[in-house]
Amino acid sequence: MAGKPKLHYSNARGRMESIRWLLAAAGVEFEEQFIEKKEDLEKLRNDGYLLFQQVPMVEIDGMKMVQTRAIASYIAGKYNLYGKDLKERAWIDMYVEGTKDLMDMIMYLPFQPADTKGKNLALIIERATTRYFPVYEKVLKDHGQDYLVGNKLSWADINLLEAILMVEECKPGILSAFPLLQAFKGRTSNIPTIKKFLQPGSQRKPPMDEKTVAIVKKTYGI
Ligand SMILES: N[C@@H](CCC(=O)N[C@@H](CS)C(=O)NCC(=O)O)C(=O)O
Repeated sequence: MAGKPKLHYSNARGRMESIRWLLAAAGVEFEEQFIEKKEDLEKLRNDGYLLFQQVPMVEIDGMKMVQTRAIASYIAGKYNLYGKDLKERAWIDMYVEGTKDLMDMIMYLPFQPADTKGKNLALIIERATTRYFPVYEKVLKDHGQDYLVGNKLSWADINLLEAILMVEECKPGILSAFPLLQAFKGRTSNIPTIKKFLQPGSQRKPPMDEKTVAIVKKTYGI
């Protein structure tokens, strides 16, 4: 039997967090090797493990996979979270890219200068409430099903729940105008594998604090 996937990244959300979410939701146990300083990253590079000299890198099924999107779609496909045909997959891709655009805005926030943070936070809230959340609310309303695509849990749902929780950290109560998203959040948070991941002590990472931002900046030369 193949061993557990091994995730190489900082002890922080960043680009790896959606991969952690996917694995956890799929019920797959994984190991983490944290990159704590520049030298740890250099070692992976010198060992020839990083195709483009970057992380996230995930050791899985005998591969050393890089590129976040490639890693996530491999995991989604492998664990039956990527639709039943090409069209379902296309919808999952569109929904995932939407939530990713929103989550990226939040991911970059701690790295921005203090004087622009407030403006960008306001933009995140505006985009969530006027561009992204209405789309997912409408999808759920139009087909009346529990999940976004194919009446079955997919990568799109897992990403959407992750995005909802991230946006709520920016503005608690933001879902009040989105009743179907509230219900979706309640349902998906109660899926046993996800419920477990949401418990304290899981491999889910907290929002970045100043200390982690400083470590990440130093490690990746930001
Ligand atoms: N397109 C890549 C981008 C990866 C990336 O920018 N990784 C950062 C850490 S989050 C990194 O390794 N930076 C060091 C570098 O680019 O030299 C992906 O999505 O995986």
